[in-house]
Amino acid sequence: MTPTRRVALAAFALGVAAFARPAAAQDLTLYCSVQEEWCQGIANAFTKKTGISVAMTRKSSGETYAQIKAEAANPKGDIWWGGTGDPHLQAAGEGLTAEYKSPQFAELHPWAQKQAAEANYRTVGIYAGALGFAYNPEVLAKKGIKEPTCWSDLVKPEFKGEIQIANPNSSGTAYTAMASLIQILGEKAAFDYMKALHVNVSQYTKSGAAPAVAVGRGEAGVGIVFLHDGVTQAINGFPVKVVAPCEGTGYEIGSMSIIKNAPNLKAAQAFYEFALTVEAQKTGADNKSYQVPSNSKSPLPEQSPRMDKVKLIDYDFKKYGSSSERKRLLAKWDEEIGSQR
Ligand code: S7P
Repeated sequence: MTPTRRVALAAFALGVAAFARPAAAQDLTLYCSVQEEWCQGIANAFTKKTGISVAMTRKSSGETYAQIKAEAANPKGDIWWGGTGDPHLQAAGEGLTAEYKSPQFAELHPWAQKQAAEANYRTVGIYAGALGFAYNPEVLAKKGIKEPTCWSDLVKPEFKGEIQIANPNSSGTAYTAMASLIQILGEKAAFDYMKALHVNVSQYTKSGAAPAVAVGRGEAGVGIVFLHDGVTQAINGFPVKVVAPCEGTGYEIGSMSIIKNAPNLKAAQAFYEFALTVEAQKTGADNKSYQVPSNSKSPLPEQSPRMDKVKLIDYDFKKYGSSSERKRLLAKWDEEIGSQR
């Protein structure tokens, strides 16, 4: 072992569970599903801490799930970090991810532990965030549209062409929206609602946070997004406000999973341990991502939307993260909504 490698190992062992730095060939392939800036930020922080180099690819949650499934016979990725919990749970249920329980497990919030326990430790919660609306008050005021506060507002005729939401096949955010509406309204009424909403939607984007960007630029009046993605745009200086719908809303438990038969398992476990530390979770706010961190010792960023102020539903992660339910609902969305353009 070279002196440099010894120093890197000692430094890491001080902060998190000890691990052996893998041989030189054992670098890390990271599939990342948060915003690009945070993906880069945590990858760099991990390399700085451990000396392990990271090849990172950023894709939306549904897309990453599909890639891991497609590569299952010959996995290329080592760890999937970030993205909504449902597709992580689906991957766990389909045996695409590996069982791992961290020595830091007891430090996690109960909601993060529950996510892991429900998946037999094939995934774990790394952050949480509530779903809502990001809107541009200037765009709406110019058009004489009252600022939305409820799901029922978004299907009013004045919002025609003003709304963006992602496609739930690629986007975990949009799948969370569909599953939340079903849990709030019941499946029949939720699909009726999505059909009415469809009339007002100008674009189904690939990425879940893209509507918040469009709202900031004035290209859309309202985006159905995670509240923290709207906050990022406001902090970037764009005229964006966020609101949680009055009827109640769903939320995500952003997750992390080690890919089954990962080529660089030791490096994947090292990243997993790092990602659960307070130090790593701070890289979120450092890169303008304001989810609620899962380590109970991580401070809540002051910019984070307060989830205790939001009327949250008791989101059934087990059901909506099951392979059969996610497949069934996405096929139904394609048939009844997506194909209507
Ligand atoms: O931007 C952060 C975030 O909202 O992105 C993740 C999301 O799943 C990735 O985007 P997609 O909707 O396109 O899948 C969330 O987990 C995260 O909070």
